[in-house]
Amino acid sequence: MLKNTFRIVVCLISFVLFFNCKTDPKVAPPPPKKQVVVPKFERDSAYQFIEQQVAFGPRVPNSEGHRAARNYLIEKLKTFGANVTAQDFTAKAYTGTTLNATNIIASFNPDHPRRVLLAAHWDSRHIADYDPDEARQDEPILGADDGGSGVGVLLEVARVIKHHPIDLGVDIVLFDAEDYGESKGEDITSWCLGSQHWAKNLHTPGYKADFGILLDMVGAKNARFTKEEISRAYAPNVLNKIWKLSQDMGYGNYFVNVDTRQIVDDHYFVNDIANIPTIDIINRPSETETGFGHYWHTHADDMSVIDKQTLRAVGQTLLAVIYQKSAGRF
Ligand code: AHN
Ligand code: ZN
Repeated sequence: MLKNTFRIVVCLISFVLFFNCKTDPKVAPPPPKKQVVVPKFERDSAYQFIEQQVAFGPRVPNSEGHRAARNYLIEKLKTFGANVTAQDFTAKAYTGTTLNATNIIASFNPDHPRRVLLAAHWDSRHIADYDPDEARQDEPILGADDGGSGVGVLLEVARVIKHHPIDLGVDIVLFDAEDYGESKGEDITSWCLGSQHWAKNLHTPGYKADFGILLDMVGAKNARFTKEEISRAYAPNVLNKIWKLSQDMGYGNYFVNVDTRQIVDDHYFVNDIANIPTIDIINRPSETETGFGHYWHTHADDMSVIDKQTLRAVGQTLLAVIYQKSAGRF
């Protein structure tokens, strides 16, 4: 009697298990995950792209170096297969000068619905107001790190995309007239004139990206990229995911879990006006008085401050972000 009951119970359980496993139409197998191959970031190539910019001299709006660098950047990005827009505009500087400026937008896969914005400023500062030599404080600077480094990394990203087609929309936006601001002034809108213009006059009406990454001073030796306050406020998930990814790749010496105060930079206007969640990767050393590199807004911001290991840490992280996203993994 007991034995029979046991048999029936076992049969019933087997029956239920069998049909549950084999015939439930609601249980679909998970879609196969795409293989992610992240191409190599060539730090020597990025370094050369910075050298080429600096060779034009200071890239201050209305100067000869600025004009030459503008044309070089547009041509270079075209050779990498991007759809390039030169957004010319004028803006009034705090000095009263009218600046002739150009935002340069290089789009890959312009019709792709999923997009990432990568940005840097390509102009260099009109004055060296923090230079120890007071006699040279009114001269423009080379801006190898402040301007040149972010652009150098993004040119290398563009070169890599040309050789490794990506299933993602990527917009490289080089803002002009970021660094013509008033250092001791109150008005934050004296800075970042190019990003303000772009955010109010998008190169494509209704332009959207899933998120944005701004690079500012990403080339110095032993750079320290902290979690900046505006990035934390507007794009916390993007920020934390990128820092974690970079740390997992072995770049935790650069991408540190340290919170620092807000910096008014191009990402602020992209967040506030264009409503695209955008973070700033910016060097914030712990030991300097200004909170930026010792060479910041001085004539020491030349090629000698640029370190290839730092360029690779940033560039390889960026490539991991965009190629993982193209495979649905970011
Ligand atoms: C301010 O000092 C208000 N913003 C810094 C933005 C900047 C200047 N980035 C590079 N140079
Ligand atoms: Zn600057």
